[in-house]
Amino acid sequence: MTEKTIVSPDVRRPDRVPPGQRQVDKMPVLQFDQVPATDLAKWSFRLFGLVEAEKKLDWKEFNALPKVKLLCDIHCVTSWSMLNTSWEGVAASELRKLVKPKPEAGFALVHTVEGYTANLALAELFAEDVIFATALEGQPLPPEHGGPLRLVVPRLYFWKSAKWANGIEFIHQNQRGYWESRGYHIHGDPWKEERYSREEK
Ligand SMILES: Nc1nc2c(c(=O)[nH]1)N[C@H]1C(S)=C(S)[C@@H](COP(=O)(O)O)O[C@H]1N2
Ligand SMILES: [Mo]
Repeated sequence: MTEKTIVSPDVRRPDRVPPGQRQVDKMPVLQFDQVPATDLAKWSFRLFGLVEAEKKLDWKEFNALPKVKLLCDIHCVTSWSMLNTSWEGVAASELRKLVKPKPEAGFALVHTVEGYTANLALAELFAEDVIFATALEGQPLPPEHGGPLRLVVPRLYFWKSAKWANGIEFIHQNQRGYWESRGYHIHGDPWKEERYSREEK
């Protein structure tokens, strides 16, 4: 099966390192808690909230969805950026096809196994370069980087890229996730240096 490769638009920028960032060549491991253990036999992913009918997928069903490759740069708010990371997984837009969001749904909270959440506008969650990744650099996604499944949102600071993702909740109004409730910006565009909530306009 030949998979489509998505190149995040930021990869085409002449200057790829956003203001206040420096480049690293190894991806650090960062999370607020321990790396959760996963039993794939019990794993599930849920699309719920403001949708006509909720949808739940097990690991086999999730992996039967079409896969894509993604080439992108990542930018952590703690100031490291890593260029040319390659991922593989299911496009968020592919998951979007499995449910019918209600007209009042405008945002999402991506949920994870250990309780971390990240909020996104639906248009940004379902942008063409956003995927739920099962592999990194050609290898199954390591648990410390969010395996078996993590969100990758290339155009926002890396805290939005929730590790150990297990669901998308469709919501009406924007609602702060884990870091967004603890001082980080509600949006998080690295090119606008939307780092902290005190900088929100
Ligand atoms: N579930 C979960 N996802 C998470 C986090 C977390 O604590 N829990 N931390 C976020 C933050 S702050 C960063 S910078 C990246 C780090 O990803 P990495 O460990 O793969 O570099 O994961 C993000 N996703
Ligand atoms: Mo972070």
